[in-house]
Parts: sequence; structure tokens; C-alpha cells
Amino acid sequence: MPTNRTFTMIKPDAVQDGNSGAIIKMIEEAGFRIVALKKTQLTPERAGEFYAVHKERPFYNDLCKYMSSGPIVPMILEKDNAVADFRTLIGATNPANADEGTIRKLFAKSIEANAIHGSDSDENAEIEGNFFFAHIEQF
Ligand code: DGI
Repeated sequence: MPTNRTFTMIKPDAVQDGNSGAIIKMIEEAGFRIVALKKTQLTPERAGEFYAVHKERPFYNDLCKYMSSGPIVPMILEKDNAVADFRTLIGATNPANADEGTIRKLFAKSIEANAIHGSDSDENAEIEGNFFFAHIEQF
């Protein structure tokens, strides 16, 4: 049974461009409740840990560099069917393929600087949320 939480982070390009507020507004208007939220910055090492699953991919080093290049806004979100509905709201990884009205279509610059992350499974949502937030911050 799908859990009702997912994890997201607004990525450095979108934070830098001043789009955090507009993105959070879209998330709340889509019916997600914010369970946890902060502004922080990853070191390249911590970005590498977060994206360890992509270690063998050719874009891994660039991704870690990019994800540690500026502040990010990680969040835990709650809604029925959260993981799948949030992936629909953000759109395809490559903004060129993202549907109209999705967050990536509106705010992403490239396949790498694609504005926002969304967990791809309930299991990863839990792991990723715990990567950024202590249990007492998740309510
Ligand atoms: O779950 P997604 O974020 O949509 O995509 P993913 O889990 O396949 O990849 C994680 C991030 O890695 C993605 O948001 C941006 C980056 N990425 C994925 N594929 C490529 C990529 N970056 C580059 N430069 N080239 C790629 O082909």
C-alpha cells in the first residue's frame, strides 16, 4: 500500500533564481501538506552520498558539483498517493520532455539544473527524508 509521504528538494538553480516561493505555492495548491522544511547546503561529499545510486553514471560528478553549488530547500510532504502524484506535479527529468504546467516545465533550465527533486518510491522517500530531517522534525 502506498504511504502518504514523499521527499523533495528545491535545487540550487531554482533557489538562486528566487523561485522557491512560487514552487512551494504550487506544491501546496496541489494538495500537499508540508511536514518538514528547511534551507541548507550540501557539501559535494554529502551530495555524493545522497545520489550514491547514480555513482556509476557519467553525469555523477557534475551532479554532485551542481547539487552542492548553492542552497537547497528540502521538504517532506504529505498527501494520499504522495510519491506518484508528486512525480506527476514535477514532470519529466528532462524539462524538454516535461508536460505543460509541471514544475520542471515552468522552472527547470536543463536535465541537470531541473529545479526540483521527487522521490521515486515510498522506500526512498523515507530514506531521503531521514537524510535531512530528524524524526522530531517530521510532524
Ligand atoms: O528522479 P529524477 O530526478 O527525475 O531523475 P533521476 O533519478 O534519473 O536522476 C537524478 C538527477 O540526475 C536528475 O534529476 C538530474 C540528473 N540527471 C539524470 N539524468 C541525467 C542527469 N544529469 C545529466 N547531466 N545528464 C543525464 O542524462
